[in-house]
Amino acid sequence: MTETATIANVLGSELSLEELWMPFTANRAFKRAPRLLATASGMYYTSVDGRRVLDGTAGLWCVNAGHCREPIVRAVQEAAATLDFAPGFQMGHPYSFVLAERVAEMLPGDLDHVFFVNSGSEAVDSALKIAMAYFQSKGETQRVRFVGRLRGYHGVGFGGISVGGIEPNRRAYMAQLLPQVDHLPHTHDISRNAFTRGEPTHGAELADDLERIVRERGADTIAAVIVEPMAGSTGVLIPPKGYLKRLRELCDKHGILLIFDEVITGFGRLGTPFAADYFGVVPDLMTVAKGLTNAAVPMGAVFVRHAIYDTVVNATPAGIELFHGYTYSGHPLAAAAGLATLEVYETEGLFERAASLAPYWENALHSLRGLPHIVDIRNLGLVGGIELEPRAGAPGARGFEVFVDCFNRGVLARVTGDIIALSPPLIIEKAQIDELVGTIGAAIKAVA
Ligand code: PXG
Repeated sequence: MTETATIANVLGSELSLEELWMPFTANRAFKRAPRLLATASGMYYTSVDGRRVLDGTAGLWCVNAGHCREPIVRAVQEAAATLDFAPGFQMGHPYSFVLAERVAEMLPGDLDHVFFVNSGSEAVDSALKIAMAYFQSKGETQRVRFVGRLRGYHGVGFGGISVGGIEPNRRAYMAQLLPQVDHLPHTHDISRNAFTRGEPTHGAELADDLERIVRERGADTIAAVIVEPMAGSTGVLIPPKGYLKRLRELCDKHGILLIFDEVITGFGRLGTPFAADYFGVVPDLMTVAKGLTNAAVPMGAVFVRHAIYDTVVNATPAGIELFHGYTYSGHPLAAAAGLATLEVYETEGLFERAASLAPYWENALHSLRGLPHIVDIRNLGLVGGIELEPRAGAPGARGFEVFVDCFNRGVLARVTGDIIALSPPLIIEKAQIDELVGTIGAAIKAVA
């Protein structure tokens, strides 16, 4: 290609779909019937064939402030023209320090230190390493085990898939996963909790399974428990009332660190800055990505409690304290995007907006109850899950057909198995909620 690679120029040329190996995609099927997005603005994408598509998923749970927001675009452009890159090892630059300071001001409890990475997967692996480094610094060197949860998603690093609880993500790599990991049961139970609005009533006792793991392994061998406060990727699994508080109490009782993976729930998704604020439970470490920069430039982070940072840093007499980091940790463009994003969240009151829209969102979603094949509808903040009965002998087929039908009707939803997951940008208007839910209802009726 000789022309500059702008979208307009690229669209003018003949696209070959062959060379790109697409992530988490059925490559052969996609390339036979591609779905391509060309531009984005506010609540909408435009497809390459010029159709407007309402974004019901904030991209992939990440564009919380809406697309191509002017202050974020400007900040990234300025940073790109001012400081394209600066090394982050034994060197620094102001953008990342300022972003760490701003973000620390938002954090609950005594979470007040920030380690930057480039994705949710890197955030998770970094948090697991920080947990290990903490106990080594304290002299509790036998505390190395991790506890995850079934149906948990923590990205695709070897650490993340080891603590994660999604079978297909683990199967091919099983022979080389982290060896000392146990899993709590998941909390999803539609036999008891179907069509609950908000937090389900039944299941807090499932946290007590940690006691079983403690009995089997010994509390003093377990470094950390990692959970998504609300599991997103495996189909919007909302924690039962009291579950996270119970988990916090058990971790405290046994000296185990609690890690909240807030890659999806962070930055306003539940109508509070973090799920930790929503549930009133403060973890020891928190992982984030996605909404940190509104996805304009990839960035993730681990938030760390004061005492954990102090313990690790002060345990080393001199020199590097934590042997971990990435070339692009705190990249200037990402940090500039993060600063502008936080400013948009604050000046537009987007977290509060999400909270005030949540009741309307809840009613709109639950209005679909009674349509064919719907076995559960659940919601929290600006998140929704619609679970469909799997077609006999073809799990996932019905959900995928609804997703494709929605796209053809001008709505981007997300599907996992037979569950439709919704998480619109926090700038969504009530009329757009109606459009989104109406289109999904029409698609569910159209797909047999
Ligand atoms: N933790 C959680 C809780 C996540 O949701 C990751 C870690 C990994 O982040 P990266 O940036 O490495 O992808 C995630 C990612 C979906 C979907 O459709 C969810 C994610 C990614 C892609 C699709 O639910 N979450």
